[in-house]
Amino acid sequence: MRLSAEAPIPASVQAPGYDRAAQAAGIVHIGIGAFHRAHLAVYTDDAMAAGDRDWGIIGVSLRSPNVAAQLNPQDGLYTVSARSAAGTGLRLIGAVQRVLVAADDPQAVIDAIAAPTTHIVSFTVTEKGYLRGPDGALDLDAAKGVSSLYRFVGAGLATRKAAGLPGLTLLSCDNLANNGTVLRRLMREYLASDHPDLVDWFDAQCRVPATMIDRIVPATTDADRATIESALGARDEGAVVTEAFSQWVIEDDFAGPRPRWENVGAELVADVAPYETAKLRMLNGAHSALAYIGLGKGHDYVHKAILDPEIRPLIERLMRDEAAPTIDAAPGQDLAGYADALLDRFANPALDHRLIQIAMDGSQKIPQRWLETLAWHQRRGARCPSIEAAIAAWIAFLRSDHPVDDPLGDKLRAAAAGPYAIERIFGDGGLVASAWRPA
Ligand code: CS2
Repeated sequence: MRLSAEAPIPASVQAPGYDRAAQAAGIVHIGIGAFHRAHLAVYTDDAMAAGDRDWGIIGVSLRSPNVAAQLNPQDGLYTVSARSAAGTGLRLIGAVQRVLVAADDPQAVIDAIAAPTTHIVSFTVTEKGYLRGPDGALDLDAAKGVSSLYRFVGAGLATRKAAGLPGLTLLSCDNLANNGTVLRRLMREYLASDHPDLVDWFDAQCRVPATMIDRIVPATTDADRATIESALGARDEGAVVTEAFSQWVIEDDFAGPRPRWENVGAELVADVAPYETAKLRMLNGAHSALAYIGLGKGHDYVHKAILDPEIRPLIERLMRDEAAPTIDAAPGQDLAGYADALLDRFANPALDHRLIQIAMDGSQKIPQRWLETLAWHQRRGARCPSIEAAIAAWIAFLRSDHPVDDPLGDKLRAAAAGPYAIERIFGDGGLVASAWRPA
């Protein structure tokens, strides 16, 4: 039996604590992958269970029909398995109402963004989904393309303005440095080109807060789906597996109403930067280092690589001695404690987090994860031995037999194979250096 609103659910599985059918959709989420389903959708499900109303989510996949095929036959329902050494918590999330595939029905996406009930458009489109060109500016050709978030948001905003509706909050939930500022700038660049009449209205009516988003979400495997099926008594094609930990820090700058996410664990703050920088340089910086160094040593999983006595000290040094000093901590933010907690999270034996998943899109991740730390130390005449080892491991990865899943993959492989690889990748005008626009 397939999971659906009609399927009987065992009492051991936490069910949505509100009347799903009675909720309007207040959020359109673009890029409804596993991360969104384990993060923003869970906070929103909790907020509705705590009494907030009309925050149902309409999910959008820009291209792939996969998530729509997983969730729509299940009335948008899916399970989240939070796994730790202490056991697994299984719950059913009801916040997602349906999933649209933009490539199949673009107008439905524009209509959802333009709906009077919609107040927030959120995004998990990964680093490359922001379509920045080599100089960090918007790649306008790509932004005009069929699977560009900007086209849909631009058309939705144009419809709202024409209908006299208020603007929206655009909420980036991706691991970019200054994700709010970056998305606002790129959106304005797009509007200036394709909807110049909207730029002033966008500035006056829309808000683009920064966010720090954190939950480790490995890709769901067939074995996970089978385990969940036996616990649930129904087949869940949209299941996500994650850790118990979850964190969300949001800049409190919204254009209109929002769920009271602060009542269900999110932190609404004036300045996200110290949390976002710590997360990118410590967690994600360590993750990418674990990926390339770990794969080079024959490991497959994060929890195995972090226990390798040759790798662990290097990762500790990257977090504590290289990344942490570069962070201007917020009052009460404990970076040493953060590093301790990260080591525990990486070692979670209940999570099979594949290094190859993290190794993907290195060119898009490395600048904010490693290069900003490196530059900070270089300005002070200091070195970063761990980050240097991680860079060497990345080059070795590019030269190896591992598949390189990266928008610059072919160019990177060619540069890494030849002489002066570091120069061609990181030097002036190099493949990654040119895309790196420091904050
Ligand atoms: C990981 C992140 O795949 C990756 O690049 O570093 O997805 C990481 O698991 C999340 O940012 C944790 O919040």
